[in-house]
Amino acid sequence: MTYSLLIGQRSYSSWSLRGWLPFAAFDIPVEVTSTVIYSEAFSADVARFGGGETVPVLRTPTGGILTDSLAIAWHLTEAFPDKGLLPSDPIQRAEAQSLIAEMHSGFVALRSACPMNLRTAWEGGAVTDAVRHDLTRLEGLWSDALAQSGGPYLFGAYSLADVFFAPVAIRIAGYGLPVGPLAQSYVTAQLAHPAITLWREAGLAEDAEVAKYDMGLPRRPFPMPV
Ligand SMILES: N[C@@H](CCC(=O)N[C@@H](CS)C(=O)NCC(=O)O)C(=O)O
Repeated sequence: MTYSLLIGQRSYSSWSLRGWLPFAAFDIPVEVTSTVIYSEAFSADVARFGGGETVPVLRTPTGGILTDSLAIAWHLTEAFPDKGLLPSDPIQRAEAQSLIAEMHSGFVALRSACPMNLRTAWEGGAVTDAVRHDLTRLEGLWSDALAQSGGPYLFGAYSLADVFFAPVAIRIAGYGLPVGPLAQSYVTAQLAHPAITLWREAGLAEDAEVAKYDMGLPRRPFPMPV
């Protein structure tokens, strides 16, 4: 028996990305099943898988069901204590856990104004005061962690903190949101992670564009690092 994960469309489902990235980045075997968020089949697919109302959903090898990306993260840190999903230093570990929790519950303005989209990037979106506030908070958190660790990831080596901020990095790149050079270099490091390339390519192959995510703005190619 192995892990079994239900996800939504890779180009658009940011929480699915957070559920899947730990498996890819830390080399944990998982079988992935896809459903289509906002489709007629979605609720039945999620229920059949054993989930609640959203993706991701994870079935563990021993029959446990985890219905939230944060629950998946905590489960994996317990199940794989030697894989380095969180920093081992207790102070850094507490910081990483706080960052993950804040990402999971916060940054609502940024998340709602700029839906994740790995198929295209947009020009000229308005940056509201609420989005600017979220960006300032993000830059503060990232700068503190990167200054202490020296990068390239928040705690030096890639960790679950980076997993949780990956969709935000994708949004900053895709909407050209205004951030300083340190945050920009962290965004580039995030996009350069091989798991992000894998996820994006699988997303481009799996579906046509979903009209709901058309921002009605001028488009440019999504800026993946070369
Ligand atoms: N707190 C949940 C959020 C999950 C979530 O909102 N997933 C979205 C897809 S990105 C979803 O399933 N939306 C479908 C719906 O709300 O009907 C988590 O961390 O997993």
